[in-house]
Amino acid sequence: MDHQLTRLSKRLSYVLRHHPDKIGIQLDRYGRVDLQTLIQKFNQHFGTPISEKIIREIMKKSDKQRYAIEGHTIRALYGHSIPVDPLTPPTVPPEKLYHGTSHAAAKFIVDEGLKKMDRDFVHLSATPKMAIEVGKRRDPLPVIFEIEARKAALSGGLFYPTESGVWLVDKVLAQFLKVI
Ligand code: HQG
Repeated sequence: MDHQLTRLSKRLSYVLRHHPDKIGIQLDRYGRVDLQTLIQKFNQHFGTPISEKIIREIMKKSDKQRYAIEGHTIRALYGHSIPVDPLTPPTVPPEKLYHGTSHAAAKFIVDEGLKKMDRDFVHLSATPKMAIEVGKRRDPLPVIFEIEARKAALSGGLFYPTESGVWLVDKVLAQFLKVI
């Protein structure tokens, strides 16, 4: 994906995950907003304009599915810091899920477990490969945790799937984590 589309995608994520107020839009409880309203307000605020065609191009060319267009609405699939309810109900997760992070964070995580920090949920990856990519944002040689997701779910954890292979959960206790 070229530089311009990446920049627009980052702005879109910023607005839909963290600061809809910045461009004067309101999200519903699931994080949805009318697509045409978003486009209009986005273009009033930012210099580089966006359109439905450009958003669909971003969605097609991205390494990850970050947004969903459903009917006349758009929402970010994950990553929120503003409180939103998951649109998909919790489901039984696969046996294992993964989380990639820095060595610095891993030191705390082995004792404290995974906490949601600044976002609404802890974000887990469906595959070790995805977790490595996530972890590389913070550390060139990230630490990868394997999570006993099924066991954690059986002991009461609610796991929310997304269409992008990211799983959302409230927390993961240290007993369900192992460095691989
Ligand atoms: C760490 C991106 C200390 C956690 C990615 C992580 C992902 C702790 C950081 C998505 C901790 C939070 C989310 C504890 C967790 N002590 N540190 N007890 N528990 N942490 O960015 O999972 O490209 O909120 O390990 O690819 O890194 O933007 O979460 O390092 O899918 O679409 O606290 O965002 O997607 O960082 O990333 P984040 P994340 P996009």
